[in-house]
Amino acid sequence: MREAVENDQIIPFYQPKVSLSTGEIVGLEALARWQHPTKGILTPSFFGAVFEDHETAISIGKLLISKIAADVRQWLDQDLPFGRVALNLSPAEFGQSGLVDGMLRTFDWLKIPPNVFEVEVTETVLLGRNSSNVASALAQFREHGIQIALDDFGTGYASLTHLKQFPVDHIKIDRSFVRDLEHDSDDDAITAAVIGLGRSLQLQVTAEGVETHGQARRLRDLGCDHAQGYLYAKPMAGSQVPDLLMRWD
Ligand code: G
Ligand code: G
Ligand code: MN
Ligand code: NA
Repeated sequence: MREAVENDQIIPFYQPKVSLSTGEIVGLEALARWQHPTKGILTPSFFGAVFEDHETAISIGKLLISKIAADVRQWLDQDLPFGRVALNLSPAEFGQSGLVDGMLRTFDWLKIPPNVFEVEVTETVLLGRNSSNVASALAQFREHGIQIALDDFGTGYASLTHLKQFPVDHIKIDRSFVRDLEHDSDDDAITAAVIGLGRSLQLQVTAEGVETHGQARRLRDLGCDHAQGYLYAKPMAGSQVPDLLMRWD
């Protein structure tokens, strides 16, 4: 794993988020992958522990952000309609001082307007020891037009308190609720409740892990705004994104 970091083998992949009402791509989520020299592309299930080691999480985070910014620069140069790009940030990254300033400097260096980005955080981030740092970082992001999404919503606890306490723009329904949506009435009820909550708090709601047309139809009928999942596209390398955006309609 240290080898992955030292040899610069952690790279961003991208998965589109689609509007359930128009079918348009509204954004991309950047997801870390390990480009292994012999095993190919590995997901965080093989290296996710790196996000738990403080130092490593911070150095990988910086590398990923600069790679993502370089990709975004290219897409801007090509006038591609990529929407917003979402970055996942770990608790450790919020522990460093100057997280927001460092990111803004990277974007500024490449002349990227910060408001093309969005930040995804899990409740673990919000529950961390330095939750006042987190709150001020989120407020700073927002001042620069960077939106905040609460990831894996419903799997942690105290979610409702967090929605009041932190400035949140989007909630993402965890894919564990979406998976059996069509067959499990509890999952359907939970999903409906989360969408209702999002709508009444004027938050945009994204469903994760959408794999079937039936799930997409149900989510749309429930008023869910956006969806992400293998039904639309699997996460892909940055080099494949222009093609995806150009052939999408
Ligand atoms: O990418 P999936 O492909 O397997 O991602 C698995 C988990 O790893 C998800 O919960 C996702 O939020 C997390 N993850 C993916 N990329 C990143 C990243 O760049 N930073 C952090 N902190 N977590 C990530
Ligand atoms: O940020 P986070 O926990 O939510 O990352 C999303 C994870 O879900 C990534 O691991 C991504 O590769 C994975 N994923 C994305 N779409 C689908 C899908 O349709 N089905 C399944 N099983 N996993 C998905
Ligand atoms: Mn995410
Ligand atoms: Na998630």
